[in-house]
Amino acid sequence: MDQAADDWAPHSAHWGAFSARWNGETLDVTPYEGDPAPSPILQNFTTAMRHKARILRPMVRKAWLDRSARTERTFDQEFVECSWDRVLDLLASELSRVKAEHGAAAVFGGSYGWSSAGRFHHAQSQVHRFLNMAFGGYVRSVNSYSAGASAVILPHVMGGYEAVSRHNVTWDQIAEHSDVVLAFGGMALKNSHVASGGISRHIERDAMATAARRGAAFYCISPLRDDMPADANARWLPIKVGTDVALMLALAHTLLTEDLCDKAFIERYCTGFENFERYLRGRDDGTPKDAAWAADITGISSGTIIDLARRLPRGRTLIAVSHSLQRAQYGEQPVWMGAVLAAMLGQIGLPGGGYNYALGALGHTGRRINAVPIPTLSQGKNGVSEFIPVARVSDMLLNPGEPFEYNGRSMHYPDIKLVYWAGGNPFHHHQDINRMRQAFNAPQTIVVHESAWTPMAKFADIVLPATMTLERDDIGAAGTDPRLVAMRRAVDPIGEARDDFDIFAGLARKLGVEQAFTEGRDSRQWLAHLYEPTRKALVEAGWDAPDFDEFWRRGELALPSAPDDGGFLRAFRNDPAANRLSTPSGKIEIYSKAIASFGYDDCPPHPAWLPSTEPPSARHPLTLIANQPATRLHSQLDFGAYSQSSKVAGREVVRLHPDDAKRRGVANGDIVRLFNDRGACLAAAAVTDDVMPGVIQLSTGAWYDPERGATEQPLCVHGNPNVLTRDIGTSRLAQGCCGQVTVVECEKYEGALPSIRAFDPPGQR
Ligand code: PGD
Repeated sequence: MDQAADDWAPHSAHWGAFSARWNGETLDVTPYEGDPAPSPILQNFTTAMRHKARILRPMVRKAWLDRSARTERTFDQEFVECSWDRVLDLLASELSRVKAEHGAAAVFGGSYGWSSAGRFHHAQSQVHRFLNMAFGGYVRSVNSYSAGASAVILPHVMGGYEAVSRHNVTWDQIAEHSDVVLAFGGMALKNSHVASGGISRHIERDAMATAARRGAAFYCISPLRDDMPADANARWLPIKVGTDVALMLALAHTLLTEDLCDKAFIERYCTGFENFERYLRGRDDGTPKDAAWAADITGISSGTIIDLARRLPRGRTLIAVSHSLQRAQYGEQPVWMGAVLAAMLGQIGLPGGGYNYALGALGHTGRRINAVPIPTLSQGKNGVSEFIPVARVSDMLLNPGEPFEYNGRSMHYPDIKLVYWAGGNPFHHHQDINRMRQAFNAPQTIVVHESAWTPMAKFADIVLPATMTLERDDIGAAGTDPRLVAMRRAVDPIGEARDDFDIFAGLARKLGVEQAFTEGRDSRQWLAHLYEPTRKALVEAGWDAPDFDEFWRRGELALPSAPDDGGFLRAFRNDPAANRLSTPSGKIEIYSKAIASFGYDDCPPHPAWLPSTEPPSARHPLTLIANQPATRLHSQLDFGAYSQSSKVAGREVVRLHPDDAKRRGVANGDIVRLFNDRGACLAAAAVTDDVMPGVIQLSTGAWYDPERGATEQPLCVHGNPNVLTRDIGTSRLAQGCCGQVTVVECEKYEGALPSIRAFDPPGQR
């Protein structure tokens, strides 16, 4: 749509609403004026638009074109430039071949990834829609890397996911009512800076500050001190990595044995407590899960645990469990045990109390839900029934036809010949990258739409250049944000980049099914079409409801929020007979007969302490936390100005405790090598007591940069922790990802420093 060159264009990203203006070389970026605490990640856009990492035109891997010389895919491979017309011909005929020879179930289109905030040009929605409407379907993936374990366990235990995570306790309630907030895994602002679809007001910091001023006590239960903002004035309880369930059990044990537990609540709202009680008291295994038992496991003294337990029933107490805890082996357990601990305190459903899974883990939580729907692109119906839990992608590619278990089902991996990816970066998000490299060598063809030469793009056969969000018009919206943003184009597309929608429309044309995909609309018409349900709902609610052109002219639109009513858990508390949870018993399941019937020893029928099968050892004595980065979202715009400003000697920074650094002769700023049996990477050391001894922390998102010409386990010279993490499922129940934690050793790197090539385009002809 028309846009004067020197205008400030309203826009939105997953990390905030803003305005942008192209100054001819870089982008000027100003956060949305109503945002009390905008995210600095916005500054990654300034230098990104014309960066050398951008993909300029369609490229095809030379060895793929020359089918007779099928070679292993590498990160050094040579690409050949292609016109759009030719590349779409090639791709259309390859899709047709695969479908004719193997069927649509030979295409993996799970295409996991966060893409960008606009609701129409959302790459993942576009690829799913294309494969459904124009191809007949695809093998999909279920669940997410964020909430792999919790999305499966919570429906068993509390009847759903959203009611426990999103539509539950709000930040307003915390500011007003909470006396104690026990944050297992913390509530770092770097995480709540981000909300898929966009966020116009970052409210978490001020809510915590208000609560703290009122006297609320926040506890940061984490191996990292800064998992809670300074404004919360939190007490830090450093806990050994992955031992939160033991602490929760010991708190529960104290509540039980000191008669501090709300038996009436358990009786009325829960089922199966007696089975759990036997375990808690150690009736069968002879081990009471008391504070002395937990002290050894967690590193927190039994006195501290008992004092804390006694404090919990004295006021309004909220138990919060972060995403990070469940992104680990047996990740179902802390999510379940958090709910049980809260049930024992009897405050579930009260304002500012009870249990809120993932509060503060994203900017969607702790907010009021919109009272009207937001624009949503329909993805059509998938003609293929096969799916995998999302984090089993390498297993699938390496083991076609092999059995696996998931949530009570016995399934088989499909035989994938073609992988289609748009809007995600598996060489960032998946675990054990050296194993994944082998896995991604299995399919015959890999197609990627990307705006930049990510490692995933470099490893593909057909690479199609996609516009970046600021190069197109879109609508920014999230179901928890009271603002619709007209995301106006601020910059012309780079090179020959096209919108994902236009790429798919062109491909559908080549396949003779354009109408099915586009429904006869161009982008502009689609935006107006997607806006319509929101406008109609606004009219019905008696709200300001401008037509699309007027919304576009204004640049934003206020959306009404539903009342802060505590959601379904409040309704359940008020009348459990009328508002049964969607569990088999209609109650909170402290013991699950359904899970018992699966017979999984890695996910027993009540929450339990299951230690990791890969504990620290003499060879790998440090526990690595590979958490979300503070300077970018995942791996997006790692080449941007803000992300780059945080690197040292071009490497990602790894934090370790002074004692661990001293023992290894490592000083601040030294380049270190982290390694285990799966791989190795370099990073720049930051020595700090914000990290507890024995723990080392390296955020995700530095683009994988393997040393060239190396072996099966090339050194990542940039600092991607997923060369070290384990590619196993959380358990047979959820099969979630275990990327958060692994064990490593760390040493000072004495060799010549390899240069960073992560952002260089690949070899081209
Ligand atoms: P992003 O870096 O956001 O990571 O994994 P995800 O793959 O979502 O990738 C999005 C990609 O989309 C970027 O490469 C970007 O360039 C591209 N893109 C953006 N806009 C467009 C567009 O319009 N069109 C196209 N075609 N492409 C676009 C995130 C995943 O990582 C998640 S959600 C979590 S929670 C996990 N967290 C961890 C963790 O804690 N620890 C480890 N070790 N590993 C993790 N991996 C997971």
